[in-house]
Amino acid sequence: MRDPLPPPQMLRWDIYCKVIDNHGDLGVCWRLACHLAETGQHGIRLVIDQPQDLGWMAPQGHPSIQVLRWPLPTEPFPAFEQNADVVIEAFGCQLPQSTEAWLASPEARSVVWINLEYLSAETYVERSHQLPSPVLQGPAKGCTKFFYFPGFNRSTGGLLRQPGAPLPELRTGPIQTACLFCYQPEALTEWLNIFAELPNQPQLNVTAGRSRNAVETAIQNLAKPDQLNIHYLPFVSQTEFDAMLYKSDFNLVRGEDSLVSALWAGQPWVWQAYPQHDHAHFMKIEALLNQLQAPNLVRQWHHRWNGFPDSQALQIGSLTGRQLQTWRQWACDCALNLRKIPPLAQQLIEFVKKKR
Ligand code: TRH
Repeated sequence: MRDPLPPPQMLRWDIYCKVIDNHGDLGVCWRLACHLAETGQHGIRLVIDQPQDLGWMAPQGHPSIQVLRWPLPTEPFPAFEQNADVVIEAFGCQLPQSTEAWLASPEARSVVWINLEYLSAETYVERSHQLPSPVLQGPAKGCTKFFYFPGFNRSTGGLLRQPGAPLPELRTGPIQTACLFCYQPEALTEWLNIFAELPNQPQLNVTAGRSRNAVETAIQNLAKPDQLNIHYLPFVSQTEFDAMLYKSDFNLVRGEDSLVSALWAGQPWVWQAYPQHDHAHFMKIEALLNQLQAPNLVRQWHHRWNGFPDSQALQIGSLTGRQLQTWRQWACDCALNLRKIPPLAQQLIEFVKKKR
């Protein structure tokens, strides 16, 4: 049970999240809840349809975060006490009817309702960030919610960054460990072949679930599978996941949340965007590469890894010697430059205070 009246400057936050597919939405919401707590907020509730997934993502929980199960349609309203100052509807998850009805009540007049959107470097983000959106139907008809977009520059809400996150380090020498978190990239066999050719047999940490399945399939077509030093991981906590990316010398990540973790780790990374049938993800990737002024070798790797029609074969040279150092320097500079933008949790708190 949280304080009915928080101390001044403290807000009570309710974050609503549905696990649609994969774990990115939950990953972002849990991370945001933790960062709000670590930025000094303390009445934070996460309302989620699959709380069991936090069993592996956040087994330690958080003393300032209460996890509530999403109310079932058959449950009597309200399923829990509605007393937030801020309601975050993550990724258009459509709030429970009872919450919408409460938002429309006089008691909730000063509540700020935020629709937190997906991370993208595309230009629509700057145009749409913080725009009000009148609710035209349903129990909350007549209310207003605000679009809130994370992003890569000062015209956006910024990126999720843990208060006190360590600085990236510029490394030298050969790649010793790599981490693989992916969907089913076409170029996986090609990449595993390249990895197997690297001198000193670096360790490849393969994450659980789809990445492992993809590797087990791809490995059947490998020329020299015995040369791979693969370590299959179980599902690990988000804290361990982030720490692994920091330690690793080369990170292949997927989805928006692990992209951000790889960015802060500041080691060479390749991002696989969630593949969409209309190829909208190609534009997403281009926008990211342009925003971060990626060098050519990084662009080529992204095109190949994401199956762009014009893509060229991956080059082993990019993972060794001078080219590897260029990639390292760029990844490290990206992290340092992005740290100049205030983090998402801090920006959100300031935005909400202005709107109340
Ligand atoms: O799981 P994802 O592929 O999620 C994606 C994106 O959110 C995308 O926007 C969405 O459209 C698509 O799903 C359907 O990748 P993402 O975003 O990197 O989230 C994974 C989360 O899981 C991240 O918080 C890290 C966490 N994780 C762990 O904590 N431990 C693990 O062992 C693994 C493999 C992941």
